[in-house]
Amino acid sequence: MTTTQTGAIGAHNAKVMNRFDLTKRLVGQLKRDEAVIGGIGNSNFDLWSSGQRPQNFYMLGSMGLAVPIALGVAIAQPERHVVALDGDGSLLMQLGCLATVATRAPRNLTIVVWDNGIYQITGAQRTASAETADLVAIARGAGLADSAWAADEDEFERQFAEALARGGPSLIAARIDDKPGVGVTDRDPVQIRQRFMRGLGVRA
Ligand SMILES: Cc1ncc(C[n+]2csc(CCOP(=O)(O)OP(=O)(O)O)c2C)c(N)n1
Repeated sequence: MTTTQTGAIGAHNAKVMNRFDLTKRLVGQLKRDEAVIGGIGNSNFDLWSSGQRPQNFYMLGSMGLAVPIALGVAIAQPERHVVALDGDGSLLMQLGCLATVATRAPRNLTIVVWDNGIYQITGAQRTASAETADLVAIARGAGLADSAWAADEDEFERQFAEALARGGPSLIAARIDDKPGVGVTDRDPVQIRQRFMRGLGVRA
């Protein structure tokens, strides 16, 4: 993530991209049964619509739990890479998880935060990241040195490929537009959990 380390790309000059497009690019790189935890609402709607995989977990209802769930999976299955996808509003509600991830430092965890500067799904109220908060600076301050803004789609793909190859923990932040998520996840928590457990090989 050299570009950001030189200070060239920050929260306010990264390209505004599209979450569904980036989600499809990310899923297209998954070749080793990596686990993906989709956060509440749009993060998991776009994950659902990008192609359902048994290693995807679709978090329903609670903001900010994608990263804590992903951390638990990463600790339980250190040989499997785990990806957490969450919105800026959700991550802002659960910032302490960044320090916990940094402290545990799992090699197999990548956090992707979709920053549209709004709580989109509940009416587009502005979040702190539209005002003063820089999520990459916060992540670095929490101890996640390998944190960066994606300058554009190509850099996002490169950063994610590096995160998978090199190991983590790492965080990629992408500025995104205000397009709603594509599709809607089936709201069936039992089925989501059972399919995920089978996908992770912990249930027949
Ligand atoms: C603890 C908690 N507080 C509030 C809500 C209501 N709520 C659901 S999604 C959401 C906004 C999520 O914002 P963000 O994570 O930025 O995702 P976006 O909707 O922008 O894609 C809110 C306020 C909730 N589900 N849980």
